[in-house]
Amino acid sequence: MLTKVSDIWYSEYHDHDVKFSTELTAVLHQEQTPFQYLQMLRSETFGTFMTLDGYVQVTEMDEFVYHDMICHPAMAVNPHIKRVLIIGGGDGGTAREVARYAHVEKIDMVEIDGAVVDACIKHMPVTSTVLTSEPRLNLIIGDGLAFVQEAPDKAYDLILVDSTDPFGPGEDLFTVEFYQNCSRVLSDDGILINQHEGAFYEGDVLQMKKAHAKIKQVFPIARVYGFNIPTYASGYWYFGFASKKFDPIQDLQEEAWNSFGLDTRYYNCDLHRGAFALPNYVKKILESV
Ligand code: AG3
Repeated sequence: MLTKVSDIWYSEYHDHDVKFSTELTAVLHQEQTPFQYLQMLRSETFGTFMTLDGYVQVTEMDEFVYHDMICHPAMAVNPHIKRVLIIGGGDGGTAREVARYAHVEKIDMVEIDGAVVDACIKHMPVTSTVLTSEPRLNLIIGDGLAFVQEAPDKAYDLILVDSTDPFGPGEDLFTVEFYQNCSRVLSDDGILINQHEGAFYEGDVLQMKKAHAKIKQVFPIARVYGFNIPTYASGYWYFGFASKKFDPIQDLQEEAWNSFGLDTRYYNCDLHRGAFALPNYVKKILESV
């Protein structure tokens, strides 16, 4: 007896012979923007999700992991962060987490692709509501590299690079020139967090090495921390933590962070310490650069 009338799947290569797939319940939007191929799709397990150039960026099911981890570790190391710059992050999830801190005074966000913002406002309110409702947020549709080139010295306490992978529009955000400008526009207390790729499949490892090698040239402290995210290759992904003076473990301000009273679904200060404890094979990857 026939129970299914359609069988339409989203598939993504995680390696040359490995695929991640989910059955679609809806294709909400597809568009070649001036920068990349954008899809808004839906599946029962992952809810609404966005892909760019064939890679899942954000899903309703696991976006909380990514957005907790891009934001809260830095806020717990320096609980006095007031001026935040987000590069990329067009879905709004990163801005949403930053906006939870009442003491943050301004959030500048520079997203290169206005079509991503529009599609997320239309189809993914869970991340994007902040983009139309947060008075401290200044959303600029423009080039992140050019923005940091022109920004004044020491203008920010935190830069969050919520980018795609280092090809297409994300490529410029993985360059020494970009990191040097980030260092210049950060205060002496400043922290840079960047999307740092995966450590399992060969292609991801290569990108992780490249990013780490460059950040290490620019920042005296350059660490990497991981998180479990089911929809990225191998289910585990990394952010970089770079700063001029803060060590992410020794300088963790657990009491101060807990006093903010945020109800987070992934992040807590025990997990913070664990996330920076890397498996030996990942340590070796990072030491090899
Ligand atoms: N930013 C991109 C994360 C990397 C995706 N790469 C991949 N799946 N190979 C996510 C945006 C969330 N605000």
